[in-house]
Amino acid sequence: MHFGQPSVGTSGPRLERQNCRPSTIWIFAVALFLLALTPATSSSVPIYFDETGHYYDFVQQSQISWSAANSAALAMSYEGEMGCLATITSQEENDFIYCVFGHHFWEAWLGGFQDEDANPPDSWRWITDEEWDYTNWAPGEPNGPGGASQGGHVQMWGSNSIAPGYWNDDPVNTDIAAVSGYLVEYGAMPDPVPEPGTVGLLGFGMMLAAMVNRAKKHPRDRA
Ligand SMILES: [Ca+2]
Ligand SMILES: [Ca+2]
Repeated sequence: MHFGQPSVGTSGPRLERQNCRPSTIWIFAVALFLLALTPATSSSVPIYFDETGHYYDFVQQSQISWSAANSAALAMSYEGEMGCLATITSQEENDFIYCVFGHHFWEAWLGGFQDEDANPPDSWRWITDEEWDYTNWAPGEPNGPGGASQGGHVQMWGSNSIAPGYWNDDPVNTDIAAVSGYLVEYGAMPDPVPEPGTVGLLGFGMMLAAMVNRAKKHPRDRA
């Protein structure tokens, strides 16, 4: 796990923290125990959430843009599952991510975004194309850029911020001073659909393997 440190202060009213249920706190305790067993130089130790069946991690990289974080997350994998910026589709998933990782960042990118020519406010998407039917915007959000949300990208506020566990929209490369890193989810991205040509080659390969296997059998088995 790559934990970040809040690097930018701010003032203003604080919202009440998101609920960390006992089960989530227990998961967090296990995560800390695993971290204690992990050498400081080791790479990430993603944490499993049984309600989604996915692993999650936070990668510390201050002032990284959403697009750079998105590319980095898509290049990651764990337990055979492709990574992507985390997608939050339920309150339970939001609580889990916030309670396990929220203590370690000020702002962290999620996998939500708008196309630049999109028509707000019904244009938010997850990079996985999951349904956009759960949101956890902080009051007054989304509000940018320029007041009319368009071309924005979603981030979660950390536990020391003004709206712990809630979401903010932010443009890609122009307001990243408070970004601590990004949240990764393994298993949310659907498997790519094979190209028709690939399917044909796969079928031919399987047929060839079956023929070779049959030829290797003992003559008495081919009677
Ligand atoms: Ca998800
Ligand atoms: Ca905003």
